[in-house]
Parts: sequence; structure tokens; C-alpha cells
Amino acid sequence: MPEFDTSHVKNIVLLGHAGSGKTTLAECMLFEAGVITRRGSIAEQNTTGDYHELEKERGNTIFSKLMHVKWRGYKINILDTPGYDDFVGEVISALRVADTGVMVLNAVMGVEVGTDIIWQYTEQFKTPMIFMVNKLDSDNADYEKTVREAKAHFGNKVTVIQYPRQTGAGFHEIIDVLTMTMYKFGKDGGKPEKHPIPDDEKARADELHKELVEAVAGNDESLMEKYFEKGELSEDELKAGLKKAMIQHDLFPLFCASAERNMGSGRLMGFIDNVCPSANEMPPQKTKSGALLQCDASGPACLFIYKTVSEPHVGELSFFKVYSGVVKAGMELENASTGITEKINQLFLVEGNKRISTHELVAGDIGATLKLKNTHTNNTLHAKGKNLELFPIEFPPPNVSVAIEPLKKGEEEKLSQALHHLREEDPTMIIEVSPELRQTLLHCQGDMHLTVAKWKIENNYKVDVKFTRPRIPYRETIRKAANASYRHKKQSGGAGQFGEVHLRIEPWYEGMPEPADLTVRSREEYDLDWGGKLVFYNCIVGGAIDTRFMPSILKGIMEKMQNGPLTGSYARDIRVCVYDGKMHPVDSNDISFKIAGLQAFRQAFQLADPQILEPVYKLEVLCPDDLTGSVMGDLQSRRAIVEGIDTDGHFQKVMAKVPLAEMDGYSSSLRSISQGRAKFRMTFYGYEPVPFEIQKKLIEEHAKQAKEEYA
Ligand SMILES: Nc1nc2c(ncn2[C@@H]2O[C@H](COP(=O)(O)OP(=O)(O)O)[C@@H](O)[C@H]2O)c(=O)[nH]1
Ligand SMILES: [Mg+2]
Repeated sequence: MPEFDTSHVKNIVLLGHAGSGKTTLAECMLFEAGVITRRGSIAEQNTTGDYHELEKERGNTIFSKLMHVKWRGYKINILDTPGYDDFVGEVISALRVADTGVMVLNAVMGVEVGTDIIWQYTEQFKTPMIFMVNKLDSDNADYEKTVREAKAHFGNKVTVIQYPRQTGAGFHEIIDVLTMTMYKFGKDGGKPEKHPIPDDEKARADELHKELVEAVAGNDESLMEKYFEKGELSEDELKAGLKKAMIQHDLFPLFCASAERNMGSGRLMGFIDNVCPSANEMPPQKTKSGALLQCDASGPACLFIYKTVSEPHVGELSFFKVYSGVVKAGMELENASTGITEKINQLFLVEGNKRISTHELVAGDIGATLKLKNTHTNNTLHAKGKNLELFPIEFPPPNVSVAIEPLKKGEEEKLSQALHHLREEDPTMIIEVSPELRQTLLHCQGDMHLTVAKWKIENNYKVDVKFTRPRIPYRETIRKAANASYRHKKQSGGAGQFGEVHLRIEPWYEGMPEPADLTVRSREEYDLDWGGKLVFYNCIVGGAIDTRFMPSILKGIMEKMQNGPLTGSYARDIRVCVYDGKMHPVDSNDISFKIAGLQAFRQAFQLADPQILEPVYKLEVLCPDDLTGSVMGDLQSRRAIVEGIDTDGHFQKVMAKVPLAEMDGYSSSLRSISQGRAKFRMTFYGYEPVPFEIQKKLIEEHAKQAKEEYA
């Protein structure tokens, strides 16, 4: 029998803006529950949560962590998460498996951008939420303002359960309007004494208690009736009502703490045990095939991998939540995505960087296993013969890109393996080997994300790397029609070469009429891999060129399309009509016509008012009102076209179109403009002509480079 059944397991995720005190709060919970005997601190770099070298170095959380405590007959799995938007993938995957979120607010700062951004995800998941107003011991703590802002941002569903009797250095008493008790802490925090509510606080406590009761009753008809009858609800009725309202995302209870002084975490854990839902009280999971999977220990075994960590010397550690049945060590389960069978050799409970072997994990619980053969984040493993694939976590697309290369020649293969592992761990990162740009690109969420990637490659995989600017995937096209002809002739000993091609090129567009002045013999239309089209007409009359040479001419043209005449970029949207030429009875062959086709095309291209196109992105910047001006100013210096400003919740959303070439370093630049209070998303929009001056510069640069390569 497992030590805790499903209804005694609670999964919570600590959320909030960076620096609000999540990791410190987790440390308090572990300490209070006796998991650790000494409380670590961020300053001393010895918390259970921030154990990673890089986290110690930087003083904040980068990776989500799993910890657990036993508190009064319950097991609470605690997922600590990072606060920066760069690591939002870690937040989303933790939210996927948590059944309650604790949003930690910094009482000095109130509601911050990180709070708002993360809130949007909790709404997607409909995670039951608690607010924890932390840092009430700080001199500048402002409880009232924090509650006001929370209500302004997240609505009147925010319901006070606790308020501090005093804030700042003297903070040591919390008044609880659910239990109608005052908790009084000694100087080291920990377990508080319980006191009746002092007379001078009675009026306020009664008022807030009434608000709480009415909020709970307002969400449940039968409780409302009882409340009308008796004018009060019992503590048990309140708890039952709170649970129901929390599950429906109708009520968000608000608590008080000073994590630094270890005040407030015990009461939070008690509330989690007694009121917050277990996994089996949450709506069932929908499977991909449309079935509903109840979180029931007597059901078929089914687990979902929400996170993978690749550890040097250990291998791949897969974190999962059991969604049904009991998962036992030694069990064979089927990977729903690949159909392969995986044996679960070892099962672990996790405590930060420590793993504790266990024999089984029951539905609703969270744990880890090592060395699965071919199972990744977002995969479902289930009892053989079942069809229980769960929906994957949707991660946001990346925002910033760099080109990456090893510092030492010859380490390309080692780097490519490191990148493969990195991607395995982190689905918010994309690795692209671009033949077009002749670069390996690393696409990430932001500049801090890039820094972490570099650190991992250098420290875990021992490859020193450098980041460079990614080349821009320009395109080339033409703006008017032009004709050209080319004769390729070589008659120096042995077999000669001869081919002559006359052609016309025109800008191609959808719905273009057939050439009226030429005799069309055949037409071929190509959708180019890099976008746009090439349309190729054979308009030869009187057998000037044999039909058998047409494929060679096309091949020559295609070669030049792939290595455009202006800058070597791909060319697109061009129609070519070959209308005349010459053959030699002996010397004409495929290679001659390929060369003649290529050269005629190149010459015509130069005469056809050629134009370089650049990739343009749609950009959305989300920022507080007071920053709109500086965000727009910065965008204007990047050739952006601002298309509008919208209000989005408590933010302004600036929408613009901006050339990719101008977006280098945007992530850091926006961070410094906004001190981390803004975020942005970019999506590809299309190709647009570059301004004349820039075209000139690009052509010159290309010519210079070609000369250097040739020399
Ligand atoms: N004064 C005060 N400082 C706190 C409190 N909780 C956390 N801190 C400090 O705030 C900083 C950020 O805390 P941390 O736990 O890393 O925040 P996280 O980014 O949300 O995990 C650290 O220096 C903590 O020591 C608190 O209740 N009061
Ligand atoms: Mg942290």
C-alpha cells in the first residue's frame, strides 16, 4: 500500500514575479515539515530549490524544481518555478501537473508584470489559485496596496483570508478571518501561538469574515440558503464552499507571510491539506481519442512526462505525474506516441537535487524515473493495450535567435550532440541547421535563456562556443521584364561545347495572363522550397533548340535562382520564357545549355530592375502604460512601422511590423528600457522590399565577400 492515497496527495506550484520569495517560501515549508533541519537562504546560496550552480551564481531560480513534504497526514508536492518570462516553459510544464497554484506577491512591489503574465497561463489551465502576500516584514511593505492591486488585476474573486496586524520590522501577527484566530510568531517564526482576535481588531476581522462568508455563499446556492437561515456558516461549510469555488476558479483566497522570517507557511500548508483539491477532485483528463480519464488509483496505469532533465553522469531523468492507476517499479508501460514499450526500472520521489527510491506512485502523485529508452517530455506512458494518450503541453515559440559555432574547429559533432540533449530537456528552444544561411541557429525565449544554453553547453558538454549574428535570409526578385541572350562556346581541342539561349524574364504574380506574343509549347510551374514561384515556358519555334535541352536550361536557371545574382540569396516569383537560341550539330550538349541558360538568366535579372526582399515580422510588445513612449521610440529606430496600440488587461500592447535585420539584441534592449517589465512576441509576416540604400550596401558587401572568397 502506498503511504498516501490519492486524496491525501496535493500538488502545488509556486508562481510569481522573480524575487517575490517563492524559493524562500518553499524552504520554509520543507523546514517546518522537518524535511530539512536548517533553513537555507538565497544569500547563502544553500536553498533546497536553487541548487543548480548557475542558480546559485545568479541568485534566482532558472529551472522548475520538485520537492515534497508530509504535513499532518498529507503529502504535498511542491513545484518551485522561475519568475522570468525567459523560462516560461518551466512554469507552463509545472502548471500542467499542479492542482493548485500559489501566486506569491511581493508586498513591497504589489502586482508586477511577471504576476500578470503568469496569471494568463493559470487562466488557460484554470488552476485553482491562492495568493500569498510575502515580504510583510519589509519596511516598505504595503499590504493594502497589494490587495487593492490584486483585486484590480484579478477581480473581486480575490478574497482575504488573512491580514497582518502590523507590517515592517514589527510584523509578527497574522489575523485569520477563516479560523477567526490571531497567529502570533516568536522572533524565529515557525509555529505560531494561537490567540483570540484582540478587541481592537475585532471590527475589521468581523467585516472581512463577513465578506469571506458572503463570497463563499455567493458561489453555492445551498450554502447561500444556510447563510440566510443562520446568518453564518460553520468552518467546515466554509472550507467545503471554498474548495468548490477554487476548483471552479471563482474564488482566490489570500494569505500573508514573511518567508524570510519563516512566518505563515504552516497555515498555508494546513489550508492546502484541508481545502485545496487533490488530483481526483479536479476535472478528469481528456485523452486524445476523446475519452475521459478519471484520476483513480484503481484505473489502468497512466503517466504523463512533463519535464526531462539531462544530468551529466546520471543520464536522462524524466519527471511525471501519474494520472491513473498505480505505477510500480519494474512495470512495463507503452509509450502512446511511439508504441514502444518502456520498462520503469526505478521510481523516485524528488527533493530538489536528491532522489529517494520508492516502489510505487499512486494516481495523482508526482515523481521521476531514470533512463527511459525513447520517451520524451509530453509523452504518455500507459498500461499495454490501452489508448490513453494525453494532450501535450503547448510551449510558446521562441523569440530570439543566434548562430552558434564551436570555438575550436573539429568540435562540430560534439556541439551538435550537446544541442540535441539541450533540446530534449527544453522544448521552448529550437535548433535549426540552416543550409541557406550556412549556420546552426539556436532559437530561444530571450537573452537569459541564451545565456543558460551557453552555460550548459560549456559546462555540461565541455564545448566552448561562440554566438554570432544569424545571417538574414534575404530573397531576390525583379520588378520589370527584360530580355537577354547568351552563347556558350568552347572549342579548344577534343569535343567542343556550344549552346545559345535567348530568354525573357518577368515578375511573376498570381493570375498572370499567358504570354500573348510568343508561341507557348509547354509550361512548368514550380513552388519553390524557400517560398514564391518559378514559372518556365518553352516558346521555341522552328526547332532552334531541341526539346531535349530544355531541362538543362531550366537546371541552369534553377541553380541561379538558388544563388541569386545580387547577394547569393534565393530568388523568387519569376517567369522565364525561352523563345530562341542556337545549336551546333556536334558540340551542343546538356552542360552547354545549362551554362547558357544560367548566364542568360543572370544577365536578364540584372536588367530587370532587381530588388532584394527582407523578412518582416509582426511584433507585439506588452508593457505598462508609462513605457509605451520609450518602447515606440526604440521601435522607430529599428525601421518599424507601428500599426497600433491596444489595451490588453492592465497593459498596453504595441503592434508593429519590423524587419528581422533590425531586431538583433531586441530582447536585451527591451529589458533595459523596461527593467524587465515588458515582454514581446514575434511572428513571421512576409517578405518586403529593402530600402534602396540598404540594397546598395548589401550588394557591395556581397561583392566584397565573394572577392575575398575567390582570392
Ligand atoms: N524581507 C524579506 N525578504 C524576502 C522574503 N522572502 C524572500 N526574500 C528575499 O527576496 C529575495 C528573492 O527571494 P527568492 O526566494 O529567491 O524569490 P523567488 O525569485 O520568488 O524564488 C531573496 O533575497 C530573499 O532572501 C521575505 O518574506 N521578506
Ligand atoms: Mg526562486
